[in-house]
Amino acid sequence: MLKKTVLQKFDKELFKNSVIYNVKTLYRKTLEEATQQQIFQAVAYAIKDVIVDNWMNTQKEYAKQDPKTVYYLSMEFLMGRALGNNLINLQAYNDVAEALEDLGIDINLVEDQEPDPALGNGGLGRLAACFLDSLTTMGYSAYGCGIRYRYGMFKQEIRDGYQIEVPDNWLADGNPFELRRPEYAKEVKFGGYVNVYVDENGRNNFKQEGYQSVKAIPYDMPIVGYGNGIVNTLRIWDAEPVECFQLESFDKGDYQKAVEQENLARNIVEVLYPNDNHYAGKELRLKQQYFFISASVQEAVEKYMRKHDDIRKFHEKVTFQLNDTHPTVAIAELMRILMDDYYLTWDEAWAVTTKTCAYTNHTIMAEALEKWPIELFSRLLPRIYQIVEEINRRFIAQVSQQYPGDQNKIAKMAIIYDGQVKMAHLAIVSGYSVNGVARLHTEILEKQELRDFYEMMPEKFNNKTNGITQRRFLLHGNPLLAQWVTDHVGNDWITDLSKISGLKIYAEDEKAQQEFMNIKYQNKVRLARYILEHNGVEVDPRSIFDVQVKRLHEYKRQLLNILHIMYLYNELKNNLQLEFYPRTFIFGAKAAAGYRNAKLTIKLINAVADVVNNDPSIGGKIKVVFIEDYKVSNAEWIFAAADVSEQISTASKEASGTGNMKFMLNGALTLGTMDGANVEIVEEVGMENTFIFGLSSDEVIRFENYGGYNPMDIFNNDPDIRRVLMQLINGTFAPYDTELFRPLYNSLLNTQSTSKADMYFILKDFKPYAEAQRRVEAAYRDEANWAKSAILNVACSGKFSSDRTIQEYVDDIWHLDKVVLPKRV
Ligand code: 26Q
Repeated sequence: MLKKTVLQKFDKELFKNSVIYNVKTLYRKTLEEATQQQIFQAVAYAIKDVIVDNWMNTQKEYAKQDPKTVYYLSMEFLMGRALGNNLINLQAYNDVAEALEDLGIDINLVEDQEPDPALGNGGLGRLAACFLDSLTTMGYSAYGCGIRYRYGMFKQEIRDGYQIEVPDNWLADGNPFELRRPEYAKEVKFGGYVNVYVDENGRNNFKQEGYQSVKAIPYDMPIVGYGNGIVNTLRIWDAEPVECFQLESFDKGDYQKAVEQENLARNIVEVLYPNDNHYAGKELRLKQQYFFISASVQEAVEKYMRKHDDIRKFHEKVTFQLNDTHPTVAIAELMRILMDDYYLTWDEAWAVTTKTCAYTNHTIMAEALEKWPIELFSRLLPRIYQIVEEINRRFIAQVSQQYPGDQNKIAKMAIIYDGQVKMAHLAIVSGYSVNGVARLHTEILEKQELRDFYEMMPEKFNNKTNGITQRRFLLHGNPLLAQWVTDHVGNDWITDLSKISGLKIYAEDEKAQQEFMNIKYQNKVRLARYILEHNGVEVDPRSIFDVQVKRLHEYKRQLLNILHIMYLYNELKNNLQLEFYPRTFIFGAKAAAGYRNAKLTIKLINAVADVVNNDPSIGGKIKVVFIEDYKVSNAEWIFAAADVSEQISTASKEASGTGNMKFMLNGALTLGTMDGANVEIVEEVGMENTFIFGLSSDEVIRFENYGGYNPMDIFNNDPDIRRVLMQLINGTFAPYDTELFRPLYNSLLNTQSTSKADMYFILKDFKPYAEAQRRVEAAYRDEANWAKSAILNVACSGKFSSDRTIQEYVDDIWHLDKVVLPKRV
C-alpha cells in the first residue's frame, strides 16, 4: 500500500491517491474500470492503513503501561459492517464521504458492498460487539476472543412466504480488515486418554495421549475507539490440520486417523449454530467451544508470561468474562494449564482460576441451559473432565458441610449429576462474579432460578443492565437525528450519553417537535424506499410505523402481534367506516432452522400480509411487511424509522433485550410488557411515555408454579379471540391448505401437544395488548404530544449506553486500568 504518515488530521488528497493506488495494485484497474466491490476493497485498505498505525501504537503503549486486560470470551460476535463504523470512530466519516464524492463515488454504495459479518445469532452476540466498542472508546485494554466461522448466521430468503436459509459466505471476497497471525498458532487436543507419570521430582504428570489435534490460527480484527487513537483486538480462531501429521500417521500406518484429524479441522469452524436461546447437545458444538477456549487461554497465559514471571499473580493482570456458559470450559482449561504446564498445586491453581473467571447469565429459559452428557464430555475432553470431576467433588463436600444431610441440595447444586455436566453450575462455583443482564432478570436469578447458589454465595451475584453503543445506533445509523441532537446539546453525548438528557427542555418546544417529526418522517421515507426495493411492497411514510424486529421465538410472541393484526383486520372489515389511523406493521426475524412453530409464524405473517395488503376494501389502512434478512446493517435504518417499538415478550422470559434500547435512542415509543430492561426504560422515561400492558413477571411465575390458567376459558368466552383463532384453521389465510396453521392453533389451545397449552400466555395478554394498541393510536393522533414523548424517549436513553454498562463491569468486576495515549506529534 501507499507509504504515508499517520493521518492525525485527515488528508483528503492523500486518501484519494491511496484509493486510486489500491485499485491499481490490487486489481490492475483504474477507478473508472473498477467494480463497486473493488472500490470497497480499495477504500477499506486505505482506511486499514490508518488503523494499523494506531493499532501498533496502542499495543506498544499497553506493553509499556501493562494495564490489566479483560478477555471477553464469546462464541458469538455480531459485529455488523466495519467500514462505516471505523470511519465514524476515526472521526473521518464526513471527510471520507466528501473525498469519495470528489472521485464520483457515493459512500453509501461503497458501504453497501461490505458483507455484514454475522458471527452471532442475536442479542448475546451483538452485546459482545457493543462491549468491544465501549471498552476501546473508554480506553481499556481488551481482547474479544471467538471463532472465525466460515459461514455465519444464514442469509434469509422468503419464498412463497416461507423462510429459506442460504449459506452466508461472508469471506468470499476476502476480509480487508483482518490480519492473519500464524506466529500465534496453538495446538488444541481432543479425545484419547490420560496417563499419569511420576517424574524425577516425585510429581504426578498428567499426559493426554492417543489424541487428535487441530491447529488454531488467529485472525485479528481491529476495534477502533472513538476519537482516542486506541485500537483493541477481536481475535477469532480458524482451524487448520496440524502440519506434517500425514507423514507421521502414514508411518504408523494409521491412515484412517490421519483423515479423521483433517476432517476435524475442516468441520470445526465451518458454521455458527443458528440457535438462539436454545441448547442442542451436539458434539461438534462442544468441539467448537473447547477449540477456541483452549487456544485463547493458552495465548492469554503465554502473553502474560512473556512479561511476568509469577503465574500465581495471573489474575492481577488478566480477567476472563464468560459470555453465558458457552465458554465455561475455560475454567478447567486454565486449571489444566496451571497444574500440568506450570506445576501449580490444585489449591494454587484454584486460587488463581477463581479470581480470574467471571460469568454472565443471559437467560432463564430452561431449554437454553447447557448440560452435556458425561459420556460425550469425558470422551472428547478426558483431562478437562477429570478436572471438572475434582471441582465437583470438592464442591459437594463443601455443600455437605454447610447443609449436613441435605441430599436435595446436592441434587440441585452439583456440577455433575444425573449423567450430565451442568455448565452454569461450573461457572458459578468457579468464578468470582455472576451477573444477570437487567435488574429484573438478576432478581429472578437470585430468587428463583439460582436461589440455592445465591443463598450460599450471595457476594458473587450482581446486576449489569445491558447497554448499546450510541456510536453505531445513532451517530452512524441515524445521521439526521444525530446532527439534531448535537445542534441542541453539543456533541459530548457521543462519548457520554448521559448528556443527551439536555434534550428534555425541548420536549415541549413546538419548533423542536416539528423538527423531530420531520426527521422521523425522512427516516421513514428512507426505510419505505428500502422496503419497496427489497420487498416490493409500497408503504406510506405518513402511517404509523409499528415495528417488531428480533429473533423469532415463541417467548418473544410475534404470534401475539400477528393475531392482533388479524383482529384489527376483522374489525375494519366489519365496519369500513371505522376511525382507523393508517398503520404499517413491520416484522423482521430469523427462525432457527429446525424450529417448526417459529418458521410457521413467519409463514403466517406473510400469509396475513398477502391478504391484507391486497384487499382494496380497507383502503390501505393496514400494511404488513416482513423484511427479509433482518441483520445489523438494515437494523440501523429500521430503528431510525420506527414510531412504535414492540417489546412484548412474556414477562420474566426476556432477560434484558437490547433492541428496546436502540428504538428508544431513536425516539420510538415502547409498547411492551414489564419484562427485562423494559422495566428500567419505563423507570427512566416515565410510564406516560410508554404503552405497558399484560401480566407481570410475578403473575406469570405464579401461574407457572401453581397452575390456574386455562386458555380454553378465554377461547369460549371471547368471540373476538375465538374468531381469530378459528381463522387459523378455516383457510382464511391459507385457502389452499386449511390445516397449515393447525400447529399454531394447537400450541395455543391444544392439550394433545406435548407442552402445555399457551405456555407463553398469548391469549391471557391478548385483550390488554389490544387495549394498549388503542392507546397507541389515540396518542399518535395528538402529534405534538407524541413528539414530546418521542423526544423524551431520546432524552432519557442515557442510561442505556454500553459505555455505562462497561464502566460498571470495570468498577464492580474487572477493575481494569484506564489507558491514555500520549499526545502524538
Ligand atoms: C447454546 C447451546 C448450543 C447451541 C446454541 C446455544 C445458544 C446460542 C445462543 C444459546 C443461547 C444463545 C443466545 C442467547 C441470547 O442471545 N440471549 C439474549 O442475550 C441478550 C444480551 O444479554 C439479552 O438482551 C436477551 O434478552 C437474551 O435473550
